[in-house]
Amino acid sequence: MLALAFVRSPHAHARVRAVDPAAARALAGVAGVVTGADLRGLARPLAPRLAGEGFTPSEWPALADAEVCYVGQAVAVVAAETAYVAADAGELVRVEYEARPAVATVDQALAGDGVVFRRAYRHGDVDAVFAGAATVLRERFSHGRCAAAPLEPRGVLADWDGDTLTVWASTQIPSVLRSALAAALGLAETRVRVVAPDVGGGFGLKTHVFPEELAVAAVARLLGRPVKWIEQRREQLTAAAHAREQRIDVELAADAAGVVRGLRARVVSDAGAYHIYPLTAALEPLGSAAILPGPYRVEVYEYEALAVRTHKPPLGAYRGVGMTMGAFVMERMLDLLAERLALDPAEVRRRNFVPREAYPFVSASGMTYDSGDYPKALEQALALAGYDALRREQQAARAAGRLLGVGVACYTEYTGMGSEVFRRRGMQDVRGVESATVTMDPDGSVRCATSFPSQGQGHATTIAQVVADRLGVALERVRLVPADTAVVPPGSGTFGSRGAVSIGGTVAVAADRVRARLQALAAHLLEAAAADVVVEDERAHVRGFPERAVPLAELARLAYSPPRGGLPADVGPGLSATVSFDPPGPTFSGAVHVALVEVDRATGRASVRRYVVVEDCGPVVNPTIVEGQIHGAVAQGLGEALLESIVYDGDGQLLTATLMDYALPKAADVPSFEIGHLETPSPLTPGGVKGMGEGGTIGAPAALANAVADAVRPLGGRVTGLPIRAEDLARREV
Ligand code: MCN
Repeated sequence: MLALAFVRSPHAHARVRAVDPAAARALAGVAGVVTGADLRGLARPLAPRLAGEGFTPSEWPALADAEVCYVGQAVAVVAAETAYVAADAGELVRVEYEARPAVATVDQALAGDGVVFRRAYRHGDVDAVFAGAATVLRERFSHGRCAAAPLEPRGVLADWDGDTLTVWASTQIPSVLRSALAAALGLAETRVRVVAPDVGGGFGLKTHVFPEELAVAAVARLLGRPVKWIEQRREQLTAAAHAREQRIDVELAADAAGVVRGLRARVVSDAGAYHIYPLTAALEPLGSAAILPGPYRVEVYEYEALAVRTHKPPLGAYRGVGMTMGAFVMERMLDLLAERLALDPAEVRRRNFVPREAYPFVSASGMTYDSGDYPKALEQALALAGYDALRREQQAARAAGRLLGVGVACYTEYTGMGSEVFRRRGMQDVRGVESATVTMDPDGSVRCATSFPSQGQGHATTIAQVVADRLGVALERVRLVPADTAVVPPGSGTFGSRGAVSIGGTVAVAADRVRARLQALAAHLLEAAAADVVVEDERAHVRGFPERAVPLAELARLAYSPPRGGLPADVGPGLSATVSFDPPGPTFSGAVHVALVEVDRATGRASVRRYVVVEDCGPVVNPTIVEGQIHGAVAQGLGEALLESIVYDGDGQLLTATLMDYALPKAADVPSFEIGHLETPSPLTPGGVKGMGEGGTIGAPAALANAVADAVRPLGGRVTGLPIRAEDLARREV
């Protein structure tokens, strides 16, 4: 197997005049150097589709061959005996560039012809509501670029056997990657197998198909050897997808009592140089625009959602996608409204919530919220936080000259989406369905395979729990095998907090079918009716007659080695079921976050003193995992709010290519968490379960921004941008 190293552009925008691989090829241990020209006929570029008006497609090539459009775009790839030799040889590849002016900001892109996606929406008589409103607030909010930064970077290994390709990749979307590889390389899907053994964290970054994945597969074919590429952290910060960069101009109309009547928004995302595959640049602006009304009863709403092209890497999915910015903007606006009307921030929210009895509720953006109880969640969170005492503590601290702030944020989150949601957005290459196979093997142990891999959110545990419950076997007898397109029918992948809902719709149903087969087999052996057979504790017995029993392992053995005379036709051999499922959602989960922060006057550093979350994801399958998901997501949201920033200069040159510059939160930055639960089941999903894996990242930036704004209010500070930088707070520039 050969190791690969990519040769990447140092320019944000340039013409590639010539690539000279001679010196690199001459280095001992180098097996080949492949350029964009070599791949032109071998791998078609990534060109995701979006139905509807306002979409300008793009083509992201496996290797750039005429033009580079962001710092870090790959122009060549070196294959060598070791990763070290490949890296050294990469430095010997001589690329002649002709630098061009770069589009580095949203304003530059808007001034040119940079709009690659535009959609407009209007609900109700917006102008009339604004004209008659007692209060109108206008504000501009912005969010910088950030990076998902999973623990393990991307990794791809490709091997050909004749005209059959196997790829092992740390991907969240094995089935989609398989289709994309087949299409790009001109193969039947049956000739491509994708295995996602351990994803190593993804947080949305690995929800995409990248040019590197095409290039790795194509290079393996060209050189006739298996090849492997393991991304360096610097490459990830430079050349993988980024997230979030967006600006929202928003107007809010309210009556004199602080009831929000209408919203207007213009959302502009910095999409980078190409549409991300398969989601397209519509993902972030459409998500923010659609969720902006949040859990509130807004009557009229009008938005324009845009994505513009710049010379930066594409903007992709990151935990909380679209919704984080939507919640930040809406929650800041409600605090500004509270300030204007001299109301408590909690009270403004009480006056605007969708009441529990109003569900299902169609939001001003046209989404059907299926369930929730925000009035109750808020009171529960305020009680858990000791809100009144916090306000008194804040008063005392202010009197002593300290900057203490309390922030409240409420959000609703679309989770568990199926095909209909993606089709409605116009997305053509995001399937929406999931599949799973549950098999009891001849010794009575159980194997599960799903189309959606686990990227670290504990599916092996929750799946084992669900299956063990249904099949009456011990948890440790159930094994989740790595996601592998060769063993399970196609699906979509892990993203959009669809895991728990998909487990309920696929694995649980398949396990039920296997249980029905166990019951039929046992009924035959025990001479009872299948409906009277109870499957539990590794045995099947006749209800009311625990001694009329047969071990499951015996049933499993007989299912594959029938006794003499065979099994009756209505029982039949085998103990396996495969189920494909199209989630009926979205189902909406949500939470209320309360944060207490203190800002240091001298340094501007905001430290988080307390953090309270009341979370509603319907019935909780595994409480330990759900709390762990909240901890991790809030920690990420804290990093996003206070620390993390991908910075480009005016020429589109990246200034933050290492973790010394890109500041992830550390243990000392993260408080301990106080968590409460509320369960309003979904009427749509199996078991009423709703997703929650992204929630903390949606609520935390909003709650922390409100808390910091509250802390610095005595100094005249306003918080309208993320991340909130300590240096800006110290200079009073927020
Ligand atoms: N769960 C539960 N009961 C519920 C809801 C969820 O027990 N009512 C459990 C689920 O079984 C699952 C976990 O909580 O183990 C998250 O479930 P869900 O909210 O359905 O989300 P997904 O399984 O689809 O996970 C994806 C979500 C997303 S979109 C990102 S991004 C993300 C995340 O979760 N990336 C992660 N969590 C992550 N956690 C880790 N460690 N690493 C990542 O990359």
